[in-house]
Amino acid sequence: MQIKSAEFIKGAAKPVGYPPGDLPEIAFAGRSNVGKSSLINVLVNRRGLVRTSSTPGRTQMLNFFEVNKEFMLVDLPGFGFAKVPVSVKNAWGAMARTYLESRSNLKVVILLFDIRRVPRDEELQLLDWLEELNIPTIPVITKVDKVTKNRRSAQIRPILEATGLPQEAFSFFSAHTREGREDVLQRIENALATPESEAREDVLDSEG
Ligand SMILES: Nc1nc2c(ncn2[C@@H]2O[C@H](COP(=O)(O)OP(=O)(O)O)[C@@H](O)[C@H]2O)c(=O)[nH]1
Ligand SMILES: [Mg+2]
Repeated sequence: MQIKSAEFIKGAAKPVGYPPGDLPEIAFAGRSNVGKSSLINVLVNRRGLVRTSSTPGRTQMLNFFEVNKEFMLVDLPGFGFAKVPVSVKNAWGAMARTYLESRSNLKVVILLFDIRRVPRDEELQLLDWLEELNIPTIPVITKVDKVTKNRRSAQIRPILEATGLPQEAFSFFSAHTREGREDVLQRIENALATPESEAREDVLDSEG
């Protein structure tokens, strides 16, 4: 896929603030700091399109980016900062759940896992929702540059165990080396090309 343009459209917390749903949409979800914004920037070749940060806990919103005037990328709010009050956790859950339930132009969710971390409740909850709502999902293990290739299989075992997904289901990505960029773009392209009726049966299927 060639990226010709990428443009920030707006941020929104509620459906009334979402842009019109007339383009197919790809959403990015994951723990705060997992590398969602970095992944989006690398995919669209725009270093500063999405703000990246090593200090989690910024404004909780969905951010919409239009690519090639053909589809939208949506940066969902991150979850799982250590010390947030329960009310904020609930707000995150409601915001994510509302989006997933109501956005009929949503084609696929890219769910990120940090190669160094064991998935926790929020990731597993999200996976459950995606399955329940029949939303196709591309699981991506990111920051793979932090681990040597030799260590990779051992390092990801807890992720496979917690999610119950096979290794082949995952794409491996690094925003630093750009490893996996083509693979993720290809899977996005496939998702965009998949008719609605079939898409719902491909949930969590690997591309082999
Ligand atoms: N080593 C490494 N660091 C990364 C990678 N992706 C993101 N980071 C760093 O992780 C931090 C959080 O990234 P960000 O994209 O803002 O995460 P977000 O909160 O999920 O949007 C930043 O300091 C990034 O530079 C990666 O693939 N490899
Ligand atoms: Mg971010």
